[in-house]
Amino acid sequence: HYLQEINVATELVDRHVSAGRGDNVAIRFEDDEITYADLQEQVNRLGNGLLEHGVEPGDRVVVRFTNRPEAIVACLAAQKIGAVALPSMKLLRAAELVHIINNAEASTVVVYDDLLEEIDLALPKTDSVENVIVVERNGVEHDHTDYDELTSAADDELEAYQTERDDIALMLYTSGTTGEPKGTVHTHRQLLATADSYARYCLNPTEDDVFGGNPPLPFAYGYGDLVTFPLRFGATTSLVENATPGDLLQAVEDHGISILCSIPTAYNQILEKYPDAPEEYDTSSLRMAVSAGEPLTHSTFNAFYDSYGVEIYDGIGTTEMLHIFVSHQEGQEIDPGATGYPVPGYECKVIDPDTGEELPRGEAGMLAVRGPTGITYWNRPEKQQSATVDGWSLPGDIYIHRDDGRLEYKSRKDDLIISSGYNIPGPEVEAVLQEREEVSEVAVVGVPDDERGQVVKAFIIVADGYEGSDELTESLQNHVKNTLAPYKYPRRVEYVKQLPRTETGKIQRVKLREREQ
Ligand code: 3SK
Repeated sequence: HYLQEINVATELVDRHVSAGRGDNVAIRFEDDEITYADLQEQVNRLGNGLLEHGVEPGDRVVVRFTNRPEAIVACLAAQKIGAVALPSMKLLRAAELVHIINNAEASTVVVYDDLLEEIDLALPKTDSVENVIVVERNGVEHDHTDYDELTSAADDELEAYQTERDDIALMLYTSGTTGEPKGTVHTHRQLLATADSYARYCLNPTEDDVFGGNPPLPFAYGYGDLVTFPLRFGATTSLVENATPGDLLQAVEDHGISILCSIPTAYNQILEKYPDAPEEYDTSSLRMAVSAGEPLTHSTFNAFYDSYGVEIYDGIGTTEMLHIFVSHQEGQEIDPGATGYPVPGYECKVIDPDTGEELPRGEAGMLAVRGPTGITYWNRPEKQQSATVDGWSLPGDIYIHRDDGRLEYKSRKDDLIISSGYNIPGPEVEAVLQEREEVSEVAVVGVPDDERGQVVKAFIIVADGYEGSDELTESLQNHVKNTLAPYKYPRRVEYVKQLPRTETGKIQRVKLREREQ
């Protein structure tokens, strides 16, 4: 339960300073340490600067950064004055930025100078933007407002705007793995609720924890793991820019990361590069790892535990739901074959997609979820209608609700392959192929076939030291036939150099399917 008047920036920063925790380290970045008192000052200065530039409560403020401290300062400053932070992925190009700025009618952009170019290309096709504030990094010439000049001239005291708990604090655009970007909105209450439900119960953080990892901050997963959760608990966030496996392990050592947050591809890359915990990095500070974005396979879970001695807590979340709503909780026995239980505060059921009726335990169907966060699109009534039913949100995943209460992932609704009348979840086949050391990355989709309607096709990147060949194909096919029901084996296999991925690392199976039409 939250007070009617609540402001997320005050809760995440000012509350700690008032409670005497101002000297605790809030952010570690490279060799810098930013305490809660420093963070409060930086937020206040930028907040005052935004007010002087006419930014008003409810205005949308685009924040375009890599994972660096100013990104957190800019989001919190916008929220503190009652505006809405709209973090944007660094790889977005001008056309996508035009769509987002126009759709959100953003009044302000705060941007790193090396990400300014696409903003400058976008601006002539937008008419809502009144301020562009640029943080200097690479000495890029521009005629916008300079962040350092603005903040050094601004007052370091700022009273938070009295936002209501259901006012919008954050907007995130998602194109998911398909379609044009859609705005999702999240309130001050919902941001805090993700910390007070998922983080509190599943990760059990204390002030001594250091959250770290490589999800980008504009990805809901990264925003929760690296902004809301650490700051909610007076803990520390460790930021790493453009993290390679070595950079991540270095940050674990340098910043003492205790809760490592990443995605399955990155865990696999760490394991591929450093199959045994390397002696050159001290990873003894780790107490748990978290994974989301794609389902985590059994083999990755086991290999990471064997090498690094910590369990990876898998979870399912979406940008629309803001964070994870199914996971195991710290202390529960993890069954790596399942995503976990509904996070405390959330209810889940598996329904028949045609009738909406709840299915008996053990049957695969559409996941429906209800709790302190839910799907709300910005100005997309038709999408809103198809994504929610009677207060339940439909994230679009096929799940089984098991007798033991755990939820077991099958596939995305669109990744279910129907071949000769059999339902084949593509990710299930991927997980089995991934068990083989010859396979570095894999994506499985259904492709059209005259006889069977669709057949299973695997796109495979082979691991270093191996080559795709007919023998390898046959051996992989046999491995699937011997592990799963034989009709699930990939009748077609193509060896590729790259898989199409979103900026958050999700495989864009839709692009592979399109190629095969
Ligand atoms: O999109 C996802 O996979 C996700 C997972 C966890 C939390 C948030 C998000 C967006």
